[in-house]
Amino acid sequence: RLIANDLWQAVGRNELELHYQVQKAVDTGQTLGYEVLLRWHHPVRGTIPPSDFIPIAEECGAILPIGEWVLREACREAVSWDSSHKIAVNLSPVQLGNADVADLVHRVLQETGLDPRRLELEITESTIIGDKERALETLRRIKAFGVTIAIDDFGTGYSSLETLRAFPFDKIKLDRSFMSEVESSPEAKAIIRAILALGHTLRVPVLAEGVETRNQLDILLDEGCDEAQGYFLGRPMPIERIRAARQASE
Ligand code: G
Ligand code: G
Ligand code: MN
Ligand code: NA
Repeated sequence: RLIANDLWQAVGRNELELHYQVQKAVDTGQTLGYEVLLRWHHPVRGTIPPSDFIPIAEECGAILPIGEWVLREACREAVSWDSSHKIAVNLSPVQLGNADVADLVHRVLQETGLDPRRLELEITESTIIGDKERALETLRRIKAFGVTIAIDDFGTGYSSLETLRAFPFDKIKLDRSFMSEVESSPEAKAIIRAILALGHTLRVPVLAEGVETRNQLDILLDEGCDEAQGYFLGRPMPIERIRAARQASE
């Protein structure tokens, strides 16, 4: 439980860092926004990936102060950009299950002055497996500010279609496992095609995650996918490198 104790201290000790990964339009290559990805630089254990510490933070409750810090930092950073690019922040199920999260989002928007339309919250299907009514109510409140909601890792959980029907999503993020198989598996390609058709029927853009090659991006263009994210388009990078890249392109 050592690590849980350390997690409670991580914000105050300045051990957390945000990395940013670009999200682009498939057809024009235009930058649309950035997903914010958390990193923890532990003084003894070194850098710990979120897959290792987020579950622990969720279990012990430290995800609440950590998630608040992530949201505030990300919004502050986005305000400093002289552009309409969006900022996409992952929201944990534990945060969504917390009654105050809509108030928190409202407060951070007020404090930072970020245009709410530039904030997107990414939630996974597992996020809403708990108390659906309450999650739905919270999402409605958040959406009323003008903030958009993306469903993350789509296609991996169960009851995907039911989730899509019941929840007010603004974007579908196709899980990266489909990209890794798109060139070798006709089934993966067929599923991508079906999800694109579904998204477009619901008038919701689809973003493909985990795009690592030119060829994968070409397939997405052929299939009419709206947006993409992945190492081929840009790795998650610390803010200094994002700022430098943004300046060079302006
Ligand atoms: O950054 P990858 O680098 O390893 O991220 C792994 C997982 O951790 C992803 O599923 C991502 O959604 C999640 N994650 C990254 N940053 C955050 C965060 O700030 N909050 C939450 N809740 N999850 C995050
Ligand atoms: O929110 P989520 O589960 O989708 O987090 C994105 C995760 O995927 C992060 O761990 C990020 O570092 C990772 N990632 C981003 N782009 C790529 C990619 O092109 N390939 C692979 N394998 N992982 C990626
Ligand atoms: Mn995500
Ligand atoms: Na994802």
